[in-house]
Amino acid sequence: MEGHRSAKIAQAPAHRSIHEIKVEGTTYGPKCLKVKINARVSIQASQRHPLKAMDEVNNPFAGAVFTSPQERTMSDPGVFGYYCDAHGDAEGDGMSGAILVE
Ligand SMILES: [Cu+2]
Repeated sequence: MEGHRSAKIAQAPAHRSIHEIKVEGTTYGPKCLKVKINARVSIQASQRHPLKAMDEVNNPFAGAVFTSPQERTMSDPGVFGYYCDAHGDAEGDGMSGAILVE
């Protein structure tokens, strides 16, 4: 029964599927994404659409301005915003979006 016990304690296996946020013109699609904790999320980014995270604590996309697609595990609950450094801003105007993790 050892296997059963450890299976109960273990985190649910990471889903292979990745939630993709794509650039569509000068918007993100979807603009608002809701995922479960530990979901994998990728956000499209490029030289034309550099990705920057809003400064919430634990925002997994924080740390730099990214010019290539970024994939992260959403390991903390909360709302995590991001925007395009060329077409949006940290206030959420223009090209921006949010990920709700619960
Ligand atoms: Cu952009």
